[in-house]
Amino acid sequence: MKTPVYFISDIHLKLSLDKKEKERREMLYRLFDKIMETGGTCFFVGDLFDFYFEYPDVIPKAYADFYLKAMSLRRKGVDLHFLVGNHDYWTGEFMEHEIMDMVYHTDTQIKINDKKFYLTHGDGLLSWDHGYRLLKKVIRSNTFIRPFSWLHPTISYKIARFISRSGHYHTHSEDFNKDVRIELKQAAKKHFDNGFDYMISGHYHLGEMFTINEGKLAVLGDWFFRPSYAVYDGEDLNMILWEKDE
Ligand SMILES: [Mn+2]
Repeated sequence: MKTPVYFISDIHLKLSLDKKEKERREMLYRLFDKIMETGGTCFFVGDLFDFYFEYPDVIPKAYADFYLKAMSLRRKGVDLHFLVGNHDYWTGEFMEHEIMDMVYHTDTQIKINDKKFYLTHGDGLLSWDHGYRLLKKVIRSNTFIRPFSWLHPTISYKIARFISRSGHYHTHSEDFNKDVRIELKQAAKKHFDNGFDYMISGHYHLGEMFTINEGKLAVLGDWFFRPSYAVYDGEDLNMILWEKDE
């Protein structure tokens, strides 16, 4: 994999292009411009889109500017990898062959130089998430996906907008985050014991990095409250906060 590798998650590109959303995208595209200068790989660790469900013949117009930006990144030689999240699991041929170099639908292990990475979006990882793990199985099954794809896009995206409006963007309570940190560190420790050097997770919107024994756990931040990314320069992994006017 080409270095440096930039790991970014939970951008949640929205279906409604209001002023706030446009500003958010400009902030993200400034980072893309920086990545174009360094080259390397941009690795999206899930929930790049607030909703993504691909039809065989239709693509959502709300993401048109992102597609163009992604294509120009690739033309400049930047590789794009995408490990899907709970909001954008339903990729198809267009995302997998036209936009990204590589799409992953499960947790993934990669080796760059001599370092081993364990990559996960992170949803369903917490010990108490039993209900969610069941739901995850159902909505990723063909029995769900096939009938959903028969819905007219205007209807299915209306449903998606409604679900998205009911809000995922509240910050979690400090008590919740405390429990999340404990569980993620436990998961990371297991991977480090098994020879991994780094674990990278999205989904929990923390924007924090932890050193555990010899390993590093990066829990990426979202692009609402804590725009950040982790970067592996070929030797070490670091978390960088992205300033609004950078
Ligand atoms: Mn998520």
